[in-house]
Amino acid sequence: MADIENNTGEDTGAAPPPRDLPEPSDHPTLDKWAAAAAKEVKGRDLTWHTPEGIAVKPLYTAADAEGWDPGLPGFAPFTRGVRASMYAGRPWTIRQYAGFSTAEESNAFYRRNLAAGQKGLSVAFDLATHRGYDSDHPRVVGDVGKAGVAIDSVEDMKILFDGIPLDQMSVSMTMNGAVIPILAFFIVAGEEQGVAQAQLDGTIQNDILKEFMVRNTYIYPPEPSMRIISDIFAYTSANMPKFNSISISGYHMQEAGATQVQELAFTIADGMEYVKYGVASGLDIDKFAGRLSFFFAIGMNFFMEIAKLRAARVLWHRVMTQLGARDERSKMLRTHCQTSGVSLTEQDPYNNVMRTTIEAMTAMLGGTQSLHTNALDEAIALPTDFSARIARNTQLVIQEETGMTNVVDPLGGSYYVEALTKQLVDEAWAIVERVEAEGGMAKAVAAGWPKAMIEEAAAARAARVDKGEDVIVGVNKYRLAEEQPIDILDVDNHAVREAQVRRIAAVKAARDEGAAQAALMALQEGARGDANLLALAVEAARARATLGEISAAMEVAFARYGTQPTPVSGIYGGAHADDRRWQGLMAGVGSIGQRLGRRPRMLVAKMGQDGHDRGANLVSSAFGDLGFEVVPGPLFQTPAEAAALAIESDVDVVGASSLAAGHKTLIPELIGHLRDAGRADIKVIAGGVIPAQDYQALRDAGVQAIFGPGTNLVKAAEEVLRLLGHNMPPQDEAAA
Ligand code: MLC
Ligand code: 5AD
Repeated sequence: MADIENNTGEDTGAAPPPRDLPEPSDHPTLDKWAAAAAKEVKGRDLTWHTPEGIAVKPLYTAADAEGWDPGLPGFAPFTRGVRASMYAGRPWTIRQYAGFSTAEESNAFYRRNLAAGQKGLSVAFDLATHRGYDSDHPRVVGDVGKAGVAIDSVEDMKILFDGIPLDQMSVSMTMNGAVIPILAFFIVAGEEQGVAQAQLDGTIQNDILKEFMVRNTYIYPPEPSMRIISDIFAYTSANMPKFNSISISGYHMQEAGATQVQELAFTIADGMEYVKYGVASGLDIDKFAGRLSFFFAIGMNFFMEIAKLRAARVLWHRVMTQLGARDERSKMLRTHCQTSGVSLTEQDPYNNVMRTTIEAMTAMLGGTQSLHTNALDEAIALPTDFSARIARNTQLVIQEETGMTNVVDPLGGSYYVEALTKQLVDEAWAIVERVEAEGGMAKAVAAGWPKAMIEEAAAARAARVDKGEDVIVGVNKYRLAEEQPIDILDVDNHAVREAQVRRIAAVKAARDEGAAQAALMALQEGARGDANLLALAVEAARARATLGEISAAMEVAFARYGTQPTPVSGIYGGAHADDRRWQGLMAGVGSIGQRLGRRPRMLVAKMGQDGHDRGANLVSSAFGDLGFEVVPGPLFQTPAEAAALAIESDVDVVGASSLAAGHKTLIPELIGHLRDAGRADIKVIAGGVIPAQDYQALRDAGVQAIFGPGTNLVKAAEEVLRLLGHNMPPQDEAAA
């Protein structure tokens, strides 16, 4: 009390204490705070339950972080960052992922971006390249140059990096399926620029486990795919000491619907598995572990994402210590981050600039090493120069205008962030332990439960959004009465393909055919035996063998892998069980069934090399819950194959899901095949990443309904029922 009196600043002798200062007995306690808060909100429970079931309280205090020591940045377990000086010493790398059309066009785009402040490159390949097909292959007619750049041979790779010195620029390449030919082309392109392998700086994604789980650009079965990864570890650790041999990716799990805890746990467990395979192949753990890198998505759950990156570093340090790493650099989790694609919307797209800004701040507050910020047109197309500029400038503004980079881990010591970090470590560790108890991630992936867990989370999220429980501004709340179209990038797929076909022919005509065939034969033999596949592919690349040829040589030994989708059931429908519109829909499906004498049937078709199956699986799952008999089509069908499956299964409707821009080619072809077979009565609807600009062309081709990003599945189902001749009463928006 004496102190408080003195603090009045006036020497007033025996003056009474000021009236607004509390008596000691008024010293706030947690109980008093709880009572005050409860009074303010009239007793409402303020606990927020996150999708992973974490109960987030409205207040955190020192008690919540008790016993948890985040340590110091640059020191184990690196909770607060992998570098002592972090961004105060060097800001994260602004590394925008990009690629489209031809190597020439992508090269020009990279050069413009580097001139405008981008710091590292990150190459997006088209889906034909991902899946090991040359651009002249008949299966990839709709895919060439669409979702990324087409690369068929080392000549394309040289053009891609023309004027970009590979001894100075760090280059990330997102490649997993055709990782052997792509890395070989990169090495040889460097060589022919005069850059030794030891000088090459960059990253190859090379993460096949998450491909089997969520991204689906695998080529070979799991066993040989894992061998390829160990071969790359062996080759790069011996020859390319500056090169990051893998980017262990959780990003695509979150895009597929995973919660943050699932993303964190499965990514760490994937990393563990790769290290174990590397060690089993005879490598010393500390020889390769320092060049393993990571990749996470950063969604809109601000503090959870910050805590996720901090928790990831703690977990990796723990795992690598357990696996016997001695060098601290082997235990240090370095990561790239990308703001979340699925968090962005087609509707009112300028909101995406704000979303991406928030996510970019999240990534930096979490301590990322490298960052891609998405463009505002993300939900419908690849970035234009305009949208890429805004995306890049988002990072430049944070780095250069805000002063945010000057303090290391500025949220360190926040009761909430530290408590959440600890909680995420514990929750994710429980999943990692389950994976380990069941024999590791390769086995878990083969058993399918991680994928099912992610799909269940995706269905639950879709239900919450469609019911308006999770708000998305401009989509299920504050929706614009009318949307203004924005300019988007449209790649002329036919022109790109023709140019690539010509270059492949020129490359083959100019090469020493005998040398090329001998190198391919050696690779095929090496795949049967145990030679290092990357070393053999480098020889083949030098001899101008193409990506398709190199992939095919290994395919002879390994075979090509395919899977059948198995949509989850009961989650979406269960969440809507009490919904009047949903009940009306189920009744509608029932009456269609009576009329047909069987349940209505729908093929959910995935055509082309687009492996993004979140949308397709959701649709299969929701329509199955409604009472449809759903035929979940396999991935990677040609339009002819999809038409044949539709006819053979005698479906009433085909839902073609397209998320990788092949729709304008593939869907009209599908309709053509149905017509040719006399089954024009089978209705075709289209869903996915389809820009409004393309709607008319699709309608002209005979598509009867189109569902773009952000479609409410209940409304979509109503439209499908109408198409099948059932009269649904029109519903007002408010009831949605
Ligand atoms: C960094 N350095 C410092 C420092 N900070 N030195 C002193 N003081 C500091 N404060 C040093 C580092 O040690 C390093 O040197 C060098 O600077 C570069 O820093 P880095 O932190 O390693 O950054 P970077 O080179 O950018 O590498 C980041 C990475 C890498 C390790 C995460 O793997 C990477 O770039 N990944 C990008 C992956 C990517 O673009 N993926 C796109 C996926 S898109 P040294 O000598 O120690 O190396 C996708 C979508 C889809 O997948 O589905 O298609
Ligand atoms: N160029 C730029 N960004 C791309 N993405 C995918 N392909 C490209 C490309 N060619 C981004 C999108 C997508 C994520 C998987 O990567 O943000 O959501």
